[in-house]
Amino acid sequence: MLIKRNPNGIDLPFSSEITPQSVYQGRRQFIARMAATAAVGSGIWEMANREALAQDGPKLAARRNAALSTDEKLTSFKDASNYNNYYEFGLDKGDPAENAHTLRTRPWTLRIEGEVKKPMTIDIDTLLKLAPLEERIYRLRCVEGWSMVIPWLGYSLSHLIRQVEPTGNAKFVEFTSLADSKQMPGLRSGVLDWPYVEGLRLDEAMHPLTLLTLGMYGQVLPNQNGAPVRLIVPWKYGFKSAKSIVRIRLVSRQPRTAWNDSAPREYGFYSNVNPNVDHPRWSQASERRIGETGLFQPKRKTLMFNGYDQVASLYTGMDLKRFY
Ligand SMILES: Nc1nc2c(c(=O)[nH]1)N[C@H]1C(S)=C(S)[C@@H](COP(=O)(O)O)O[C@H]1N2
Ligand SMILES: [Mo]
Repeated sequence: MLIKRNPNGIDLPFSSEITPQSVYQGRRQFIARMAATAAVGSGIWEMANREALAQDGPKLAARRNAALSTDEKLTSFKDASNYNNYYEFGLDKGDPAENAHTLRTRPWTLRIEGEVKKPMTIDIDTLLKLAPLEERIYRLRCVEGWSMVIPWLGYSLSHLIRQVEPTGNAKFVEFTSLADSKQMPGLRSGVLDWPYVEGLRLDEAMHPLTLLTLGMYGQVLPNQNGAPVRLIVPWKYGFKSAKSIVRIRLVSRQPRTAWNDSAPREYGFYSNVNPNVDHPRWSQASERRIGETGLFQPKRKTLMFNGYDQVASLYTGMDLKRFY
């Protein structure tokens, strides 16, 4: 992939550099698939087996929340689990699928603390049962200029936040991802100041759309998608949705965030999807849907708030060019 160095010294792919599927498919998976092909030859069985190879994680039961789901065509599981941003496991889109098998997702605890009356350390199995799991089909829009449509499994983060009883001083929420160099080869790169930290305003975190995410496509999250627990904030650029979260802290002041620290002009605290506010190095007016990356596929128009208009009232009176 073509990588260009920006003035801050951070290597980031240009939005137009979409790696073709043949390149971004995980190498291990590709080899497994080739083995299956060699053993059985072509035909229907082989096609079915390819899907099985791609999607064999432990299943999770959830009921579809149709009201909060888009009816757009799903991105394939293969694309969603092989074209990833998870810099702790490497910078190329195929790196997380290839490298994240070293992530140990059990035992796993999530600490919730800060401006709360009842700080808690919650085990992942308790977290899975804290509220009924829902399936929500959300669009995910990356700041790089591509999008996917993914059936996530989880429940509104608000369920968890209510349990710890925020104090009157809680105004923002900070999310911290695991940073363990024994499990995460990408920490050697200085591309970000680890751990990966993201943040939301408390009212954004409490919005019903904000999903504490434990699975996708009917199964637990693949490691490369942020197992065992991550955030999905569908009206914001993908980088706001921190993966493999170990700590949530309610705080009185706007927290620093990893991307804002590394390139403040490019990645603001709010980072709402906004076709009218360009990234300093590229337009945000349109996007490419992963899986539709054929040579003659037209780009799609990017929608304000990624199409999630119901969040607009969170920002009334705010200049969204200034608070990007
Ligand atoms: N800890 C951590 N979380 C992360 C990232 C990362 O590099 N590290 N990348 C972000 C970016 S830029 C995007 S677009 C989404 C990608 O999620 P996906 O790979 O499940 O599609 O995860 C976000 N969460
Ligand atoms: Mo992203």
